[in-house]
Amino acid sequence: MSAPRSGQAFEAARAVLAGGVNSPVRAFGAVGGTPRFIAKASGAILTDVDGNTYIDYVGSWGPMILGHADSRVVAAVDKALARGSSFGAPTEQETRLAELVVSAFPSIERIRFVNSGTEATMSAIRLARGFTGRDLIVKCIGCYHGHVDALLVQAGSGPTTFGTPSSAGIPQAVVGQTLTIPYNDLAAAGEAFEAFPGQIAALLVEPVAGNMGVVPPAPGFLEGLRALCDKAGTLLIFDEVITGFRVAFGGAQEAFGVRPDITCLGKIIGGGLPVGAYGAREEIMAKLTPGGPVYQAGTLSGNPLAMAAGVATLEALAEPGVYERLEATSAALAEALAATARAAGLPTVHTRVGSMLCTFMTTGPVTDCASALRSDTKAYAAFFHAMLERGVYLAPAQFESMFVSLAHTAEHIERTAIAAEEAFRVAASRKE
Ligand code: HOZ
Repeated sequence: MSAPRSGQAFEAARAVLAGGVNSPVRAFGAVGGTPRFIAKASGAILTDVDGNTYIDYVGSWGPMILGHADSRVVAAVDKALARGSSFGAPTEQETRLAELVVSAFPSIERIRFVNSGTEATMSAIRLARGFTGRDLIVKCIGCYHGHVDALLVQAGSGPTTFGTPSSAGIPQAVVGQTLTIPYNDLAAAGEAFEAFPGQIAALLVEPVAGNMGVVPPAPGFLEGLRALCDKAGTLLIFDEVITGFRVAFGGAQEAFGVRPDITCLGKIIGGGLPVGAYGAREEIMAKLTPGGPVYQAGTLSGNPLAMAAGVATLEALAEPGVYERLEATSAALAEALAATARAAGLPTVHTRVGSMLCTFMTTGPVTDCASALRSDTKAYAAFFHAMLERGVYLAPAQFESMFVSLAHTAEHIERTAIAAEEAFRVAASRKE
């Protein structure tokens, strides 16, 4: 599939945008080649500026669970836009979206909307520090919580892909307050608590890791973290920016039955518009300004367009049978990928939690960042390009998730399986 206009668009972008993109993974640096510039999208299909179409499994990195340009979301945003796009004052739609989230997440009694997942995690750790009066935080290696200074320590996806475990521009004093442990390693978590008694404000984790590829929590891992936090008086923060309303209506905390103290949300709750949120029980949220001493504010927080898109999306997700349908489509895709990889003789590990999937180019098992990093990223790049050629748009990096939407049909999965059969062979033959 040729893409000359995308090539020209990238050249033009590079002249004025840093690296030609507004978020690094989009530049195709991990797989090579020219990023496709998208002209439009509808349902499960992306159309690039050259008129090529692709079955999309990126879904804007998670938010587009209903598919692109869902008519309910479009109508809600249109209506909201006609009423005005930002007021910097409260609206009833903020309360409506808050009610929907609070009803889905029993651990959340009060919520605060912000503009991105990064803002949510940044604010959540400030809140945890303000609530506990402690400074240290613990994060898991390979978990990515946005580009918050204190959390860009051994982070996943972008930083993993680009081989920079942390970033330039972050003072040592800031990351010096962040302890890291391997994902799925309860013993390491226990050691961190033993080494710093009474000093750890929060342990922050993606309950399903989605930024080192998809790595499910081992049985007992989340429960074990809950118990350790309870014992130490530390707040357990779940970063459910990806998993919230995706792996279940009530997120990973519903799917795995473990309640965090603070939950960070984003992506789906904004229906494709920029949104983040963090919420907790009333006692914790009461520490936030204006009632409490922990400051956090934002001109566009609770933006009316984002609230309208979020409400329309969550109302659609609340309809009966939605998650069962998503599960069936996702399971069919996972089976097709595993079967076609096997037929091609390519060593792969396929992970899936609901509609989050990953094909690791390794013999596995994959349980944490170190084992994910054993993947053959060149084989992934070959597979990625072979799929793109065949009209399937995957994440342009190994250490990301595939996202299935409610707009994907059995026919899309069948076409993806046909493409994968050839693409895995291409990747396998590249290795020989
Ligand atoms: N944070 C995303 C990767 N895990 C990338 C977001 C984007 O490029 O849009």
